[in-house]
Amino acid sequence: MAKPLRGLALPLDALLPSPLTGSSEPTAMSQTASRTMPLDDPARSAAFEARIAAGESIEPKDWMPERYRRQLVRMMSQHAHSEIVGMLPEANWITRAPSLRRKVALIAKVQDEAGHGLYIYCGAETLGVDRSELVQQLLDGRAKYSSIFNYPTLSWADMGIIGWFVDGAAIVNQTILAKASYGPYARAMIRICKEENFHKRQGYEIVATLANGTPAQKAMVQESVNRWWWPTLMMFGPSDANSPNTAELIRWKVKRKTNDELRQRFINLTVPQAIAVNLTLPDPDLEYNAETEDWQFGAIDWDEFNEVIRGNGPCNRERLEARRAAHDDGAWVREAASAYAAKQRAKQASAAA
Ligand code: BYC
Repeated sequence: MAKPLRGLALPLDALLPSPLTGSSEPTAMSQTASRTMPLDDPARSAAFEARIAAGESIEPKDWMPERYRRQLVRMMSQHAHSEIVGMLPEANWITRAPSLRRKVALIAKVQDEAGHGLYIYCGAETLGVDRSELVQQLLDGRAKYSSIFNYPTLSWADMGIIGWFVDGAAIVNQTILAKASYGPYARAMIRICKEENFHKRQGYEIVATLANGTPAQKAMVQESVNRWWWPTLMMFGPSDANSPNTAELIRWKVKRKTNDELRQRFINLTVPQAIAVNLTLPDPDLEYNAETEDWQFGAIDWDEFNEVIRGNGPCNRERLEARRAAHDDGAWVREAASAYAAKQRAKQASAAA
């Protein structure tokens, strides 16, 4: 049996017609699923592929292959979780921001990330999944979120580097996702990218200030660059040769560029920015290729990446514990909101009676 698709409550077998599972007999799970889910019929699939080929946007009420829907739920839920978990490393520094101006900007940025998570969870819900289920998968440790948020924030310079590198990488990735074939995801990306641009600028401003500061400040920001550079490159995912989802997502125009293409674009944009503030990127193999106009770079440590996404990064445990505590602390808010909604429904029902 295929392994469960990460982030989903059911194994993949339960979601696909039995021929795709390699068995001629429907499994118990696929029989259950077929009662509740329409199977992809060839005529509809062909019409869907034609819409994709014509560059049309797919909207929630449109017919879509079950596999397309599942891929989007996987990707969007991981993305939403990343936004929410991504609040934690920076939130740790709000109380230690060096000035009121920096504190205000950092609070606003962290709050923006919560908003990004909400837009994307809402987008995922248009695919027929329940947000509370997705959140439960995160809290249970069954869902993935971006590897980058499993690294610690050890100095104030890390606030600058996260804005410059991490939000910068997110912009490169999300500007392209703003052209994704699924309408709600693409539209969420447009607003998110606008906000990410502010985030990147506030980060780069912190970095430039420190890089032009005292020798101690310059050393602090260089040390932060050294720690974050390689994990940031890993944000773009495994190399294309080892990316099981890319080919299908490119075919369906969810992804418009591959992991390696986006990683290269990020490097090409970031190297000149590092040179401008006199900081050194920790890669002795970094070299400009005038023919391809790319900055060639050294080998990424994929063992480290795989360990982090398996849950063994420096802060995986701490991040999930923080999310679980926040979820428990927020129980009263969810209860109050449900009670209020029930009251409103009762009022409307008695007014209509
Ligand atoms: N970390 O076949 P592949 C932000 C997984 S937050 C963890 O290439 P795909 C911010 C991948 O999921 C914005 N896992 O996958 C917030 C797959 O696993 P499953 C974060 C990773 O989907 C706060 C497996 O590896 N951005 O900006 O084609 C403060 C094979 O990979 C990672 C997004 O979420 C990773 N880095 O491509 C500051 C972008 N990479 O599901 C800033 C949206 C890969 O098969 N997502 N995996 O078990 C995407 O663009 C794509 O999903 C990815 C991966 C490029 C990440």
